[in-house]
Amino acid sequence: MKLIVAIVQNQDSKRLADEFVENGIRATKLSSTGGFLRSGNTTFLLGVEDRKVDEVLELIKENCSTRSQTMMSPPSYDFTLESDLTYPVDVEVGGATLFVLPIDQFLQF
Ligand code: 2BA
Repeated sequence: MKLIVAIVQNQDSKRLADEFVENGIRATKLSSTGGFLRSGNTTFLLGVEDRKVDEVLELIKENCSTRSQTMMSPPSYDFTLESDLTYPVDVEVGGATLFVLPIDQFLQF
């Protein structure tokens, strides 16, 4: 059995959660925040049988899109008047960031 940790954009999370239910895939949805953009994203935890891992990864791939997101640049530490300004920068955010880990034990009491 594997633990899949999937970080996805909020815009994709509802559709993906619906797909998990329709396909009988159990998941836990957590509200999370990206360390770089400091904006909300969604993290799914999924305990998955080894034989179903590829199917789940494919489902995530199909339902998550790459998008460009605008963030304000950090202010400069050069204390001249112009360089103290922030300006919008486009950042490409991937469809999903995934970690697949082995599970030692799966227990439910
Ligand atoms: P954020 O940390 O908010 O990052 C959003 C996007 O900003 C990233 O998209 C990447 O394109 C860019 N980015 C992140 N750190 C950067 C840096 N130091 N310099 C320049 N650009 C940077 P993704 O790579 O698709 O990541 C989407 C979200 O997945 C991340 O949101 C974070 O929540 C998570 N993530 C990505 N890699 C991770 C990792 N190695 N460990 C834990 N979480 C990760």
